[in-house]
Amino acid sequence: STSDSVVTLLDYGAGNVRSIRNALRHLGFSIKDVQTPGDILNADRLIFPGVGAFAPAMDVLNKTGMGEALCTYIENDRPFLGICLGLQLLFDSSEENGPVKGLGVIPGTIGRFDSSAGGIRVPHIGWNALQVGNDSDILDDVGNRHVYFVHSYRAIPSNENKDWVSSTCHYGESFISSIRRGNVHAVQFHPEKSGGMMFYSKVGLSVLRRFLDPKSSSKQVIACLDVRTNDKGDLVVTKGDQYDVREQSNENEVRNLGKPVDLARQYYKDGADEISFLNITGFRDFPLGDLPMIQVLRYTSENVFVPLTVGGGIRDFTDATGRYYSSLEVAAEYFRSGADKISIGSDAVYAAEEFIKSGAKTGKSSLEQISRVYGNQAVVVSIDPRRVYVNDPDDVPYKVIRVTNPGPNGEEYAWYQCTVSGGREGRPIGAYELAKAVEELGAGEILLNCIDCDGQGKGFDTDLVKLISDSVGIPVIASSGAGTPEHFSEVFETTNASAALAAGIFHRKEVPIQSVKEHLLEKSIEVRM
Ligand code: 1PR
Repeated sequence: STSDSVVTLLDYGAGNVRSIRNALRHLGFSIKDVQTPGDILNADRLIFPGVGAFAPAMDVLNKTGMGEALCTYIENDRPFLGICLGLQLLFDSSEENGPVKGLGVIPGTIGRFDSSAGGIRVPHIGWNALQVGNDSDILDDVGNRHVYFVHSYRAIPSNENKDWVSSTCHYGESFISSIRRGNVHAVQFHPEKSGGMMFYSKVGLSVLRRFLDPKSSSKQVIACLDVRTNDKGDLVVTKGDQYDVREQSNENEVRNLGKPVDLARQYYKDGADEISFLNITGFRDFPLGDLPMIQVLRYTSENVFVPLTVGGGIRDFTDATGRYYSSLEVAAEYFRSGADKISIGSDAVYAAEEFIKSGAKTGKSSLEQISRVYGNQAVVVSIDPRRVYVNDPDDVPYKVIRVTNPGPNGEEYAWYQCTVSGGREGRPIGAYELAKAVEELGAGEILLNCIDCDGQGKGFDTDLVKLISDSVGIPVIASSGAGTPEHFSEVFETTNASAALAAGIFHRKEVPIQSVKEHLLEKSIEVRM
């Protein structure tokens, strides 16, 4: 294992730290046990699950020199997580069979819950909600949910230690449930025991995960609605096979999978983290002429409270009467109607080609303008690439990768050609080159489709998703090809995608969004429940 997946554990042998070991292994970490004070000083991240009583624990720490090493480690702001007694030992002293002197890192004395005063039972055993402060970081997913406590002694918030306190909890009185300063964290509750129930969405484990991998945040599941007007003139949600949305039988009708607003509401109720509308004929019809799409956004945003993204036809446009509309006007109308983000397809390809050719930013592309006015978090670039196999990486002037599954003629390499106009026209630029360029130009996110996989239900193109998500610093949404919940865990386990998007399986009710999320949780992939 690499040092990224090793966690150092300080277990001085006083009691049961088995569950914490199990929880860490479950999260995919291997454990290095502290043998000497040097192991503490050399740790990349250290977990100290204090067990037993205060005095014998301090005894061991003092005799072995580990107490001193701990203080140095913490003073140097090294990643530290204390649990239960591992929090209490950081304080000046404890009244437990004492007074006993503690490590003295945090001002205050650990005292016993007063059962007579609060009419409470001691020890405090059970699930309680926390009052989490702004700067809690590893508690971000805990919110006001319940975590598991078992203890008779507690630290009390005071003026002297208020800079350390990141959450408090009430049990007869207010006590300190967690502390945080920089990289140093400690919790009074048991994160390794606070995750048993699906209902609590493994809050405890999320505390451990956030400590171990501060860059992690929960993965998102996005439902995508490809919207267009059918031949009867109704706005419908459709879905293609490799971008072909017409039925093979039935007069070649546009496939109709439901009404946009109804489906968006349904997916919101089912737990979608975001809804994406793509006006898939926007490249040919002027979107502001397409008032139904604006209506869809207005109605949807009335009771769907997750981010809404809308794309299709965002570019400068001159209508039949000669009136000129800038892409900013189009975007502004979408934002006013309830969109949180807009997504740009074809126009971003042209802008990227131009930028790569000239090496200079004009500031005039729709991407640059919208990003400048609304911020880059509001601009998604939707890429529609098609896989092109090659025998030799030097065959084309684009980024070529070795593919997991060779091409039809045994080709071991491929590049991903960008297309415009809904996949109808291939352009002289690869998905890799496009992604790097649009990041430069101000895109805040990439929606990465793959025409070969679209509607096939055989899984995401993880080669492509890995290539792009490793090459840019902005979030990448994996799209095209989801057929089962396992395809979602696969793409999150093998690439750095931040979100995964699907359409067909949700529209055809083959896999509910809840099942995808439950599956991800079972695989210890953090999601919002
Ligand atoms: O070029 O700025 O007007 O934007 C047009 C937008 O419309 C682009 O975002 C482009 O991706 C989209 N689009 C255009 N034509 C089609 C089509 O299908 N004929 N749909 C189209 C793109 C692809 C995905 C789809 C996933 C998941 N849809 O968004 O939802 O592949 O599908 P799956 O889970 O069923 O496999 P512009």
